[in-house]
Amino acid sequence: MDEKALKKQIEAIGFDEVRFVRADNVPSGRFLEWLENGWQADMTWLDRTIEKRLDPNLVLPNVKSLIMLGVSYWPDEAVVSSQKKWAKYSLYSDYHDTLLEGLKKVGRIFEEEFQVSSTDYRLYTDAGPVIERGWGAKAGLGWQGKNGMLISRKHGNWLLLASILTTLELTPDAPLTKSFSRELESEHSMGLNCGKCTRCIEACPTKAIPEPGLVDARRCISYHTIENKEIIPREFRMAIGDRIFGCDICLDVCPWNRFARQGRQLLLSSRYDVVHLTLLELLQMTQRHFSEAFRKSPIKRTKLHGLLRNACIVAGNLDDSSEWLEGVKDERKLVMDQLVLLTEHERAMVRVHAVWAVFRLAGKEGFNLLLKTRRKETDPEVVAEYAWWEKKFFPKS
Ligand code: B12
Ligand code: SF4
Ligand code: SF4
Repeated sequence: MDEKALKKQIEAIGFDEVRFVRADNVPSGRFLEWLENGWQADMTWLDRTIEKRLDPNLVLPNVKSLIMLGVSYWPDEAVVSSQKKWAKYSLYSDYHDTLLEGLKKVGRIFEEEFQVSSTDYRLYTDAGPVIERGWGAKAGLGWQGKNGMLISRKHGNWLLLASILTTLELTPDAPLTKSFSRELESEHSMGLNCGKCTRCIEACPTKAIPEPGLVDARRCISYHTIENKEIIPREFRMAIGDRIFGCDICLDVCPWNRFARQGRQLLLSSRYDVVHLTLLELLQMTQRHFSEAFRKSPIKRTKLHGLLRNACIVAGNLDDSSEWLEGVKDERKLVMDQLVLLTEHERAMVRVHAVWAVFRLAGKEGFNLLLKTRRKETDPEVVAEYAWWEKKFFPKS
């Protein structure tokens, strides 16, 4: 099989973009600087895999090429694409599993057509020690926008990436060249086709993009609602707004999305049903309901208590314009009752956010609503949450 036929077969499996790149000159850009700044928050697994990310030979000895792959996940269905509650990638079965199925099929082609064994290649999507956006940019899949995303001319911000490291020598594809606006070109071609646009940086509600293309995860809503397993700092809770899982704000505002169309979705399995869950249903979730509702979904990453934490924050932000109130009548009272119950949840982490939400919605009345619960509370972080509200409402006492 020649390289052209290989690409065609990989596309037929369901990868919308397939590009080859030589496994040299690792496109790490400012990766090390990002880590040194502490912008990885508590994602310590990134520090633990630095050497491998910077040297693909440590991942696969004698590696010659990478095959960089993209799968478009633009939903192109008004109800799903315009909603802000859930990150769009979470409205599919977990891509780590579904893309891996496609990757395994490519592995079988390798073994049958190129007489290589399973030790001659590595298959990754997201979780591997691979700087996926750098390699993707180098292979010409797109360029890295000021929002940090690998942006494709054809699919906008909506490509999920996967990579195959292989000992096969493949003819490399060319990276994109600059089509206009030379002035903003940096050594890493950051914002190659962004021109003077800075929409994403301005739109970020938590100011999490301190420099073009670099995201400070400690301030990022995506990090806090998905990866953070602890209390979400108070300063970010209001900015989270209606967002319960992940954040697409800096992706949504990008003008390059105008060319995106619904992809073939051969390696995706939509779970658009998630958008119909009400806030009350989320706040009332039991472990059994959570496991059923998010089976095979990336949302299960938060675990039940993480989702309850996020739901409390969203509840605390409820106002008349909230997406969560669309089409649901009289839910406010029930939401408040449920929040009060959650102030007695077995996990202190959930209680902290439930207390926050009750005070956000009820103001000083919160002290009456939570009178008994507060007396019983012994966890220092929950006690501190009560104390914060006390100081806010009664600064002189
Ligand atoms: C850690 C991580 C996060 C963290 C940190 C994000 C960040 N911006 O660094 C958090 C939890 C916040 C996060 C959030 C999201 N993530 Co994430 N995440 C990752 C992960 C695992 C590592 C990223 C990383 O190393 N960051 C550190 C920075 C410094 O590295 P970098 O972003 O890759 O940028 C450097 C290099 O790529 C290089 N580079 C880039 N282009 C070029 C070009 C040339 C020529 C050269 C030489 C170098 C170069 O230089 C850059 C730094 O200077 C990757 C998967 C992976 N294995 O790479 C997914 C990944 C980046 N995430 C992804 C997604 C979808 C998201 C979210 C959209 C999810 C959501 N909706 O909530 C958000 C988007 C936030 C954003 N604006 O970036 C996709 C992005 C796909 C794409 N088209 O870009 C990835 C690739 C996963 C995947 N397999 O699809 N994520
Ligand atoms: S994902 Fe959201 S919080 Fe994170 S950088 Fe983008 S807009 Fe900001
Ligand atoms: S919104 Fe503007 S600055 Fe941000 S990535 Fe898109 S084109 Fe670039």
